[in-house]
Amino acid sequence: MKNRISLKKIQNGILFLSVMSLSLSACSKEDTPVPPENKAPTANAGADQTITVNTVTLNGSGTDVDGTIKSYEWLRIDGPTQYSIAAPTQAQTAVNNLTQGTYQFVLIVTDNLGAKVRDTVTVIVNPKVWTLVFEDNFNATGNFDTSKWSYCSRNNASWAKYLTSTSDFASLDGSNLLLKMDNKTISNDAVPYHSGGIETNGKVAFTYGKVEVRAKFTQGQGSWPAIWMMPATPNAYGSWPNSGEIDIMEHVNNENVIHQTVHNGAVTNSSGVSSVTKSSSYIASDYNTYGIIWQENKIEFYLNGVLTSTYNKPANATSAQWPFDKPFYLILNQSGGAGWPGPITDSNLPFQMQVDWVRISQ
Ligand SMILES: [Ca+2]
Ligand SMILES: [Ca+2]
Repeated sequence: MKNRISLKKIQNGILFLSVMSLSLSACSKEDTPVPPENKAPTANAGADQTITVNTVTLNGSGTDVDGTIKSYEWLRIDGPTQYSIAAPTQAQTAVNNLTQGTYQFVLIVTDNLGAKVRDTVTVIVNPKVWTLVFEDNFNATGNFDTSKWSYCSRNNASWAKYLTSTSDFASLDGSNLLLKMDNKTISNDAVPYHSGGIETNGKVAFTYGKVEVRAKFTQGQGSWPAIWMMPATPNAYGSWPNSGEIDIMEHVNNENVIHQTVHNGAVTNSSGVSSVTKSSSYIASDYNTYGIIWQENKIEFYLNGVLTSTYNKPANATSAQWPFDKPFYLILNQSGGAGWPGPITDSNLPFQMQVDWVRISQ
């Protein structure tokens, strides 16, 4: 039995190992100091805010007394789902695209040893309070108010070929602005048609706001009434369409829809057609209210108070996508016979648009 180890030897071995183990752990306790416990960082999500705009800055901060801060993280924990945190891993960040409601955001601060602490902030977004800055109810007869409006001038653009600066084509009917188009002959003015339009160019221009126009118009082959906006400085970002155009309402021919369109250098092709356009059914036999809400980061289009479409300013937009940070003026016109609607069927004449009122609020 050469290979058999006696029980005695095994017992001795266990005893030896146990003693060694005890003495090793004793050595370790005496030689290595216990590291002090990591102190958690602090987080401050900033003061609660109440705003009436759709963007806010979250002023967060953090400290760590015994180390460094490894990361910040912002999350929405309550409120509407419409929002966009611009820099969710920075202590301070903008939050864009907010809507009416009460949001709660949390800031999570993590230190270099992984300790986390949280702080929350409440952001209440109230509906914007609008202040009327321009109004015309057209409740008179005769000429329009020349402190606000001028005749649109005739030029070679399709919509402007037949514009005629007389009260026969743009006047007040007691409760409306009346813009007309017909084919009557005018001596010394040898164009086949005449039409009316007025604009606030040089008199009233504004940047951002709510525009509402209540209007009614006839249909007919070749007709093209429009309510739209152009930049007060025509070539601030270059020639059309680079400086922008906002079409609050256009109608052509006998269509049962109206069109609402944004033009700029990025969305308008070489034929002048925009990819940002929306067609909506309207009440052809009656007045409708056409509107926009133009803000720093989007243009919303409305028909009878209902949102029809939104053009959002893209992230990192240049003037190609967003030339809409300059003053624009308003144009109201009854045109036709050229461009988009094509030729007029004369038996469909006269065409006319009645504008009950215009309101601009900011
Ligand atoms: Ca720490
Ligand atoms: Ca009126």
